[in-house]
Amino acid sequence: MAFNLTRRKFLQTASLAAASVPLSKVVSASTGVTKSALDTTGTAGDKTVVGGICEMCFWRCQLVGKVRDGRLIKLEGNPKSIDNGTAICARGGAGMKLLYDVDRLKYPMKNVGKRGAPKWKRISWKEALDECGARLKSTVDQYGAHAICVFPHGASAKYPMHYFERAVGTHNVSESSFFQCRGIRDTAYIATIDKAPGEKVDMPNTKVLFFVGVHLGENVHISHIKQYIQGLQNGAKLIVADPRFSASAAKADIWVQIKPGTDTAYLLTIMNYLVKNNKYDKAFVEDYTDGFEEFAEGIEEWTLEKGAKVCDIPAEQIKEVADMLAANAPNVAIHPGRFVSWHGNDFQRQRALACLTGILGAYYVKGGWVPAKGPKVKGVSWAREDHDSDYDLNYDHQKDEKIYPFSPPGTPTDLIRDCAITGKPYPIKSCVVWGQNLLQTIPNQQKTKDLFKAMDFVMCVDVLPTDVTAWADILLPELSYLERYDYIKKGTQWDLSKEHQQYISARMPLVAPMFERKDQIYICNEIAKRMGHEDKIPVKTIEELVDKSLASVNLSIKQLKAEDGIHIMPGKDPYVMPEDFEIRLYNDDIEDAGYPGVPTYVAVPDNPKGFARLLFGRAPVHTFNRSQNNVWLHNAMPDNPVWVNDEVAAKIGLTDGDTVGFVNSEGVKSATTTTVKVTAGIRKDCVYMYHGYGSVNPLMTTGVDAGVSAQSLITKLAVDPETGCHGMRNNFVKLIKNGKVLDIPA
Ligand SMILES: Nc1nc2c(c(=O)[nH]1)N[C@H]1C(S)=C(S)[C@@H](COP(=O)(O)OP(=O)(O)OC[C@H]3O[C@@H](n4cnc5c(=O)[nH]c(N)nc54)[C@H](O)[C@@H]3O)O[C@H]1N2
Ligand SMILES: Nc1nc2c(c(=O)[nH]1)N[C@H]1C(S)=C(S)[C@@H](COP(=O)(O)OP(=O)(O)OC[C@H]3O[C@@H](n4cnc5c(=O)[nH]c(N)nc54)[C@H](O)[C@@H]3O)O[C@H]1N2
Ligand code: SF4
Ligand SMILES: [Mo]
Repeated sequence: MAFNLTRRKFLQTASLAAASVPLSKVVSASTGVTKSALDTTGTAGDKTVVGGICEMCFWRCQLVGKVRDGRLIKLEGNPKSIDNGTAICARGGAGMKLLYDVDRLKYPMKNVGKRGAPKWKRISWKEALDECGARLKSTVDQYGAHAICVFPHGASAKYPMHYFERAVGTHNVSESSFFQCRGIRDTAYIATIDKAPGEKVDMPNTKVLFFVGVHLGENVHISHIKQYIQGLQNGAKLIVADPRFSASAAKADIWVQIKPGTDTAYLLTIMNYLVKNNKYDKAFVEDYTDGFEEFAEGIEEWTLEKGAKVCDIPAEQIKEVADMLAANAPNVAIHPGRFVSWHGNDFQRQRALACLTGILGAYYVKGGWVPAKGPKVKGVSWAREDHDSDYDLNYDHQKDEKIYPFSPPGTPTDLIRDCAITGKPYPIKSCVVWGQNLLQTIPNQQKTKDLFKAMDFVMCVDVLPTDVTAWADILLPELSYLERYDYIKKGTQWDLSKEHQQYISARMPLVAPMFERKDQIYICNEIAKRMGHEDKIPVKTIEELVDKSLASVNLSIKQLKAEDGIHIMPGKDPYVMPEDFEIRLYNDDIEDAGYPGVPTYVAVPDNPKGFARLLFGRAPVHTFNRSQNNVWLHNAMPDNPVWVNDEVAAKIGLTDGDTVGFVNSEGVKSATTTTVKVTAGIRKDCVYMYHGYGSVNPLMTTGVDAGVSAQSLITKLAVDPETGCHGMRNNFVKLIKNGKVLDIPA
């Protein structure tokens, strides 16, 4: 009962706080000191602590924490936020279960067993750092800086990533958010409009939302979801191309049940129809695009009939979609997507999305693509030293050209993995893993294990004993995002049509650090000292880093705290097109590099006989694998049922709730089983499951063996030729029931 009472009081406090925040009054236009608008004392001795920034996923919503006796008892959205506002998602709310997870890493540990089958011995920080420093330095001394490979992800990995890249000097850095996620999107748009697109579509103010393989609602990023819902509430039409009846498809006016891998053909067909029928924005094309003639000629084979056949959808429906877009242009939001490493033909699809936005004139207009930006804040990091470019694995020295010319920053993961395993063209001997769970993230787990086996030394910095940590020699416990300071988070108000505002915030701890966990600056600097880079260290503490960045906009941690963790200032009109803006419908640089300069469809291999294509996506209450040990989230979604088409299920004798395992077309079997979800909401040629399940590390006492790891069945890489990023939807599976392998009917 006490809990309920307190809970009500919290809600009262929150709503009172929210009600007492007339934002425009609290917000100072200048950077002068402003008083806190939140009730920071709370009731019954509870305190509202400001400055939290979520990292249950990478959207980084702004939080406040309700703290009692130094213990966090609830997380809420920061009422002052003009981004997520008071809203947070299930994962955000469950962050406190990560904070207090009994399985969390608490002390530095040394593996006195084998890599992959560790025996952990608690050691002191001094011992741990001495060993990391000495082993990494010895790799550099013996083989060169490039013999260290680094796999970073997340806010806390930024500073160490820059250390290894800029001060130590290795090219062999591979961020999962680029090579397994959105890198292709960014470089394809840069090749088309000179800008990475983010997800900056003005959804609240659009007339038509067009999602190609985007499933908002299961993919949850709070302010983005708010924009999406606002758009629908304002009457926007929604078109969703997805082989599966996703949460977005369920809200759609038109659901395009497209054959996986054929999306580029689909987009080309739409564009050719618009061009041939004069339904594109001629004036805009004339003013702002380059290469229209080559473009129109290059896509002219894509008649409605051909598109319909290739994509396995009705021609009439393609026309209906194209007409809906044309009738509402330019106020149409063609979503650039986020996870785009699909089938190995993805750069061209992302170019097609950018071109479609262009011929509809939907850049910098209400409801189109509008790149609203937060204020400029100067970052602080390691200075970039001159390094030898001879060791860039993404460079063919004989041909004197890049292997993957449109690769995102860093080195394509598989080039590093191959080099590490074979020792060619040079040895890679040490591996630094910082916030990336390589085994659940990169296709082909066996190759990743082989990489680890080939190392002299592996160190890993994490918060939980996830699968990758079992491969470390030294495992270092980092403070979680609720216990540490971190980089700046900035942006604009979530609905661009409202009063133009910008904000600056920085992550601040909501509770004091526990056990022996340390932050990234401490860990990285201590290693840097031991590697001989003490003189290059840019900041001594994370507070110093944050304060230095804030100083560039006349702010400080102290001031930000006084402003409830968020500084709000007037923004600019985002609907203004820059003078030199240009859309390259045809890009001769791409052609010169040996790839099609006009967006082009490259067919993907069809299903082998008897197999279904394995599709996957986000679980709404989990973030990849990183939340699998979270008790609340685990209880909400303990496993990942596999979606099987109802007609297929009837033919092969599967019913809802059956227990099944998997075998893929390369003979790899799933280690665990899951249940069947029989549904008409998936095409007959695919099955679908949520990504991130099937942890194998027994130290994850909640998450271990929950559901099936889709990643374990993704053994083939579909390497995107322009970027070197890894497509993962080119793997095929059969289901196994009661030991019997079931063929999927054609
Ligand atoms: N099969 C398949 N593979 C995929 C995807 C997919 O859908 N299917 N999605 C792709 C996408 S979109 C992405 S972005 C990537 C993400 O792939 P990853 O970068 O590997 O995923 P994360 O969950 O961010 O990170 C994992 C590790 O960071 C640890 N961690 C969490 N918080 C902290 C922290 O504060 N500090 C430190 N040091 N570590 C922390 C977690 O415990 C975990 O071990 O995966 C990609 N790979
Ligand atoms: N809850 C939650 N939300 C998240 C995350 C999370 O882990 N959990 N992660 C965040 C991150 S880092 C990312 S990158 C985004 C990713 O979010 P999205 O970019 O939306 O990507 P996926 O979740 O992989 O979405 C996959 C959808 O594409 C469909 N699909 C599969 N193959 C094809 C195809 O060939 N063509 C088409 N048209 N559709 C296809 C699937 O059926 C599924 O509905 O989500 C973000 N939001
Ligand atoms: S979307 Fe959810 S998990 Fe992601 S940052 Fe926001 S509250 Fe946290
Ligand atoms: Mo991602």
